[in-house]
Amino acid sequence: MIKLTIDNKQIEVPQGTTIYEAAKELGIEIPTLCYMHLGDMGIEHKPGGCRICVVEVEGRRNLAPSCNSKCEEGMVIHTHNMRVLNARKTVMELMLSDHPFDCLVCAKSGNCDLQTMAHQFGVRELHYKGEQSTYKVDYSPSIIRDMDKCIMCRRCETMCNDVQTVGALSAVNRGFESVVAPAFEMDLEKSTCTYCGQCVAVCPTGALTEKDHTNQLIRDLADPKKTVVVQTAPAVRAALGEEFGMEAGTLVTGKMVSALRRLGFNSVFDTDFAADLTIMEEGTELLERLQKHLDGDKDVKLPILTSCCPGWVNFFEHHFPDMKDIPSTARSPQQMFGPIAKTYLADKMGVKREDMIVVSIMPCLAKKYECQRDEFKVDGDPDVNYSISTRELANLIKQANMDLTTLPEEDFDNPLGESTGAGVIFGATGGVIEAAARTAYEVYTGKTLEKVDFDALRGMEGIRSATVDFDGLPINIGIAHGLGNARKLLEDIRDGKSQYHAIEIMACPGGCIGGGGQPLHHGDSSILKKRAAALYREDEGKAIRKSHENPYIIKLYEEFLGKPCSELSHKLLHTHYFD
Ligand code: HC0
Ligand code: SF4
Repeated sequence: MIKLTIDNKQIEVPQGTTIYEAAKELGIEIPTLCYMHLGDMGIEHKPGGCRICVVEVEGRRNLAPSCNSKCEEGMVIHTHNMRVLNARKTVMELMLSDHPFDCLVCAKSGNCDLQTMAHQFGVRELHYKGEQSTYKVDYSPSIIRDMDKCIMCRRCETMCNDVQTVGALSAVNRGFESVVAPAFEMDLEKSTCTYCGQCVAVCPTGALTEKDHTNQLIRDLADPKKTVVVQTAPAVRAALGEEFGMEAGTLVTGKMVSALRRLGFNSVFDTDFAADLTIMEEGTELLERLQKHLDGDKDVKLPILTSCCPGWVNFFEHHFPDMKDIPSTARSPQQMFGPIAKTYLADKMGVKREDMIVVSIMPCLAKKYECQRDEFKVDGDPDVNYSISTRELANLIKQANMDLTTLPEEDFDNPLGESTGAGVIFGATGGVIEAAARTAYEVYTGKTLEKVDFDALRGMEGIRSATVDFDGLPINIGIAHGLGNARKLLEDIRDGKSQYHAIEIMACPGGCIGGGGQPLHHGDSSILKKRAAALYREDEGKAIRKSHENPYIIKLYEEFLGKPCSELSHKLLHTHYFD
């Protein structure tokens, strides 16, 4: 152990502890723009590049970056004395000398660490005038890259390369010209980017932001000729409250519904309903493949992989195109909701397809891209017109002068608003496969599942596995969240080493609750755990907890689809993948 003094307080820390960590233990927050610690993922990003976290170590001539300087025996450190404050302010002014002054219209305004710190450091005028970077803004279907606003903290690079193993972003060029970009500075859309949005979630400035669809939504809601219906993803209800100062893990389902109704949506529906529908289709496909496999059919491939996460779909299309026949052909719940709304529902409402706008509220940025994929359009009209993120919804609610905390609790509309507990847990890692197991067990065995909670499938470990007993038939299930973890399971399949029958994969750490469109969690895994716990609480409180028992799903099959994996189901609810 090492003894040292920070801001007149004594502390003892293990060898290897950084000054930043030791100060944190004492409750001293040292400002930083590049350091990032992602608890459970074991990722620590401490490039010491921004120089904002400098501290004075007595007896040393130069100030030290606290995030990558190790504690030494007897050190006496000052984290906020005048010399340090002066240095931080100078560094900030230098950064701002090469930063656009469009804070008023920047997507990150009010939520930008650079802006917050400039204010905190009392920067009122800039003493340095220099050349300004001028990069072309890169607009992709999900993410906007404005590299004039990049401060080279390189957090995005760590997320993309180390956590997600996608490798779409890296630092290119040198000195003033250096920038984080896809290879050859190509546009994101042409790169291997999956649109998972994890880089956006950690960007401290407006360099990486989501493509904002709020204005489009306001225009559509203001148009009396349009029937605008909305679906809300499972994970949104567990995080939206955070944007209104509520504790992480506060469930705001009913308040969210009333906010959406007050915004002017004609009907407020639930993606959870479509999640139940996904279980009917994907579960049936799983059982069919399993049965053929048990019957010795060599053409049938196992494991079956879930296919509801569009970041994950992009990942395997880019990185594992040779395995595109393994994922389920079932569309994601978002994309099952769209065609059901624009056929079955539109018919019931007496609305023409061209007059109906389907909007989704998603914790995810890849969902924006998913909406505009050609295979999810009919004559150019998207099944889901566009999606907005949890953050965009929070802003819109604030713009409309509503305080979510004081809104009453209201129920979703029907027929596409009723869901079971199985649909709710889709938003947490392991939830999709647990929901599938609840239904597949009962369909396969013909018996009632006594205990619907599959505790072995829950948790935050990056890769998990469990064997579920289907009345004597052991079903091996794998779960991965975060694309780096997914890669490991996929490589095992490719090498013929996988023993799983079914695998659930979600691109974002934690599953959708940790999506790139959620309120920023700054890598604090305790926030993700609270959001997951909220979804399991909602599941527990539901009267019906198995997808196949949802009365509106039963009715949808009776009145419209026939049976799971029917010809009509295949046409509307399944898809194919690309090389
Ligand atoms: Fe998800 Fe989904 S669970 S991907 O994470 O399957 O985004 O919340 O909406 O579609 O239901 C996201 C969340 C969804 C879909 C569902 C799935
Ligand atoms: Fe990488 Fe995901 Fe960002 Fe794309 S969205 S650049 S895959 S971290």
